Amino acid sequence: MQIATTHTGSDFDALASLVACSLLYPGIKLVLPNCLNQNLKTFLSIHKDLFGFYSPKDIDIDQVKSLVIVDTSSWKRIEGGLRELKNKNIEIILFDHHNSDDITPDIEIRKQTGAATTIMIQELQKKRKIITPIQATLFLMGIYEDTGNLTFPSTTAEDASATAYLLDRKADLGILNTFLQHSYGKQQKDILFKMLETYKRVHIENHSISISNVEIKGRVQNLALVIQMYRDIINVNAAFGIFHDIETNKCMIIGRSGSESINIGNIMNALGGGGHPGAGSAQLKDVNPATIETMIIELIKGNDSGSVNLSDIMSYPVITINENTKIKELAMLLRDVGCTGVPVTDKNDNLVGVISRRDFKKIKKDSQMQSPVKAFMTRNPVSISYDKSAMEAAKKMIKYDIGRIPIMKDNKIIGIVTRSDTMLYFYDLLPD
Ligand SMILES: [Mn+2]
Repeated sequence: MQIATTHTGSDFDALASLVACSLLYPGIKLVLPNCLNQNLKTFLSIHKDLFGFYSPKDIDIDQVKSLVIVDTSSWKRIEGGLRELKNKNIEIILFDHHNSDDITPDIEIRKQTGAATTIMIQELQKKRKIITPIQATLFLMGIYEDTGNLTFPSTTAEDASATAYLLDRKADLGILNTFLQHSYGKQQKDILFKMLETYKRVHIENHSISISNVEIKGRVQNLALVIQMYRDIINVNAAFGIFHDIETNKCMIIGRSGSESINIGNIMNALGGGGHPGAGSAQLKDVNPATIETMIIELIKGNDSGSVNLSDIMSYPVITINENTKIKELAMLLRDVGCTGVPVTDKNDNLVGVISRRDFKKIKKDSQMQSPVKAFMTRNPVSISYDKSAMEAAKKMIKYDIGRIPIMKDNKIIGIVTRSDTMLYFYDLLPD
């Protein structure tokens, strides 16, 4: 007997991947975990009969010769009795988009796509399997849910291709919207409000982070959506919720990140859970929430060590001009070096202003060409510390509408970052 299963707490990506197995492996029994997320329960209350699922207790595990696992690589996410298959000498086939874990398959198809369903669609395409509109709809729900409608940072071009393919196979967006509608019940709203009331923001390296600590009673659905909304509202690079169930003394930790250099999946892995760069969760028992908070902060610090500082992308040496230099000389300098503005320094090399071609508009009379630069420069210039990120420089450029920012270390200018420096960085055009 061949069976297929997926992770407990199944979502649409898990369900869609599981259903795809029935097309790839005719005769296979699909075993759906008992524990499902709320959206899925609603969907299955109407569609269950279509798929003929088995429950883990229906399966005589001694009869299983081959096991297909989708959307997880870890035994602890396989439900109860089926986990015993770990120690049996059977064939295991794995399709997953998470990092590898303790399931050691005979055949493995692993890709870093936003949704596991995408991998399944690629297989179905390769084998020229026919997909019905209902199947296409379910598959698309899998992709949309795991990629946040193709908006999460983990989304790949392959997810978008699979989406196009499914729309071509008549996936129904109306049905999809009905079932993917996120249910914010009273419980979720109460938690969100509590988090907003007590929220605090910390800065770690170049990132703004919020870690929120909330007491809950019993299992609460859709906490990941609460965290998503929380992050959107308070606008931080990464948000974490530590949900402490006081009855069982378990902590559910959920994280969401919008920054490439904070990899939630890695952080959650370190806490014994898992996920993707953009989203993930972990569960810890009998650990003090304050301790978990400290662990997360330490993990982010470690996580960030490879990120690029401005000092790596800045231009130097910097051409500066003394505040007492005449405007006439400045004009010649700008023409010779072909730039539109320069930082202005005093006799001690301290940054006192910037002057650019724009400031020349203030010059009305020829005689003013003999005036010192300091008469026309812009004072209180915007500068940035060398250990900030390119993103932070870009934000300042947008905020102050400037094209260059002097980079400071110990109150001295050590370089300058321009729009093109930051663009080059963001478009990954740096030599190495
Ligand atoms: Mn998934």
